Amino acid sequence: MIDHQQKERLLKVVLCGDGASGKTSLCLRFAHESFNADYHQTLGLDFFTRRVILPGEIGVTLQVWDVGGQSIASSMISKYISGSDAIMIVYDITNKTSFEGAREWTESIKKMIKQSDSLPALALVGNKTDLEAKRQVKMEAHNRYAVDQEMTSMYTSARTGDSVTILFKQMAAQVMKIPMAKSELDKEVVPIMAEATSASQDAPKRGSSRVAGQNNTTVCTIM
Ligand SMILES: Nc1nc2c(ncn2[C@@H]2O[C@H](COP(=O)(O)OP(=O)(O)O)[C@@H](O)[C@H]2O)c(=O)[nH]1
Ligand SMILES: [Mg+2]
Repeated sequence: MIDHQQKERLLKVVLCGDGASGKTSLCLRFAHESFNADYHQTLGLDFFTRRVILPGEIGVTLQVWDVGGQSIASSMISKYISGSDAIMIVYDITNKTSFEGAREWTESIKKMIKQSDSLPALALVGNKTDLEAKRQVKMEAHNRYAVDQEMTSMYTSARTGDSVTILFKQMAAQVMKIPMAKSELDKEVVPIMAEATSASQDAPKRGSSRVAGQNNTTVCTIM
């Protein structure tokens, strides 16, 4: 007999990448459906949790670790990523240096996880797609790197929410080895109108309203 409680899993997801690429914003968007245009550097380690439902009515709680301003060289990084089910390496598509940073993060994380028994799923996340006009990182470069490194490839905007929930769901499904149908993926995508500049801090225009997700969220900070 299948015990329904066995269907519940807690997954540890860690976000890494250069400062100001949008890690905290992605966490806030995912956990709270909110966005803050001001930049506050994350000092310690923040945790966000949210429960998602995957195909087959499988509930999964994601515990998301935002490692904040830790540099790649920090000895804490290997501790933070230890036991993770998924690691997202985030860069800002309008900042070439942050993409170079993402490559460095990927290389050093791969070295760290080499010895571990179960390898976490890795994602390369190009964030700030609402600023398409300011893009500095070519999609081909992103796609080629993701394929080379066998990473799931995703483009997001924490500002508009575009592809944020699906990023986390997709990673959860990958870890749980649950296939996500294209229709499932399409449901989550928020059609947005591309913006010409970032000058306006007003919310960008959306093509449709977003269906609210589960609000089972908590945040805590460890300094
Ligand atoms: N336009 C735009 N700005 C973003 C996006 N994500 C983050 N930001 C802004 O970029 C800055 C850095 O974001 P933050 O989440 O603090 O980056 P972190 O240092 O990687 O945690 C903040 O001013 C955010 O408001 C995005 O998708 N689009
Ligand atoms: Mg941060």
